Amino acid sequence: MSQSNEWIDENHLGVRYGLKGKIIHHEKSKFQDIIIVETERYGNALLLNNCWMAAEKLEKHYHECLVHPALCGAKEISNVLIIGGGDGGTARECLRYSKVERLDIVEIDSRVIELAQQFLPKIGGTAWNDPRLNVHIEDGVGWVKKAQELFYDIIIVDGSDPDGPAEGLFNKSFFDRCKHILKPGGIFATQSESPEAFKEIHIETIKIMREIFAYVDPLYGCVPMYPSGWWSWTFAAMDSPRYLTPKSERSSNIIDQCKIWSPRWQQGGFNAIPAFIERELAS
Ligand code: SPD
Repeated sequence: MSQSNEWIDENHLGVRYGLKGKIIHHEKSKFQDIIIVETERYGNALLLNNCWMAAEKLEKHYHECLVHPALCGAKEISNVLIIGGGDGGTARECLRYSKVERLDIVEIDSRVIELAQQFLPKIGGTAWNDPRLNVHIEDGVGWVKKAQELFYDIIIVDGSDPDGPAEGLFNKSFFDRCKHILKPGGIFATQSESPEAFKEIHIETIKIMREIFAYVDPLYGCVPMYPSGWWSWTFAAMDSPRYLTPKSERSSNIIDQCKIWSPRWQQGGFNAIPAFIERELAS
């Protein structure tokens, strides 16, 4: 992160991704460096280890795309697990479905949740008080190791980039364990970085997931404050690519309040795989 003339920048591979604003909170938690910025355009924003995570007025570009292909596509959605997601945006989108009975959120850093509740309360909104939500301050890797087999209908990984506390959420043994705790008809979803700014991690993540799950497809969209602005989420299932086809009885209740996601947007996003990524995945 660099700071000059009220500009706060994430620096990545010689490119700056900046927002105009001022730092209103800065601390080092047990796990990472945490900064809250009051930005001119997007409201309060969160940086973890100097990387942009979420901003009050831009978070829907990310959270809707991570959640709705999974929640609209799975056979059942009673039991949902979120690994990471400490700002509450992923939980908020999941809890819009009345069929979700239990939502476990497993976040390693309690300070992320506390600071999100204090400085970015609109992102989690009413999710934090929803009786279906169970917050566990634990390591997600340990959680999936001890979770009961065939327990979750949905597993969503909403972590940061894989060079901090989220490192263990991108490897084969983690994905394999997730497969085992997923029910038949279930869907696994993860943020899978930028095909431009994090090309190698993006390709590697999809390739490893394809060694574990029977069906795996990346979805492409835009999160303007992240490196390159071009982002991806990858979905996986065992019985069919059911994340490709939203169930209309679920999507019809969700769509009116979505800013980005719709069944039509989703269809385009799955088809928008860039040619260079498609070639490299085939090699
Ligand atoms: N480089 C940014 C990656 C961020 C992915 N997770 C964001 C958390 C939002 N809930």
